[in-house]
Amino acid sequence: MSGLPAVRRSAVALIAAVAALVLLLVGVWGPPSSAQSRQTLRLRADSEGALKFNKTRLRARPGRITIVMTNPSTSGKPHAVGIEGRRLDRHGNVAQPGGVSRVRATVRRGTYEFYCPVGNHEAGGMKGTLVVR
Ligand SMILES: [Cu+2]
Repeated sequence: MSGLPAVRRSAVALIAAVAALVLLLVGVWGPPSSAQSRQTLRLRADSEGALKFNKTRLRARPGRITIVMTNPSTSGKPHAVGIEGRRLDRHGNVAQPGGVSRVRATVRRGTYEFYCPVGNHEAGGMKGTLVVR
């Protein structure tokens, strides 16, 4: 018995190799699990121009987040959104009226502050708490 002819054996080996490669690629670039996916938290500046967001509290799970803040202000005030806490301090682009500011971060369990980094807006009350758990 010589087993499978050499050509047939190499074809089987090739198919096995392709199947293994496909499984590897699906594992690497396949749909992310919910733990890995980025959470989007939405926020809105006050449309009348008051120094406040529409929320004072946001919640998220540990992981990657994007805070998306729309600025519907009819008063002409620019706004932005920032996040601070647990050795993190960063803010997104300044959004003119009608625009959107985004800030991305990776957060751990704990409490952060979100705020508007424009002018004195944070001191004026444009801030809130992000709870991660
Ligand atoms: Cu502001």
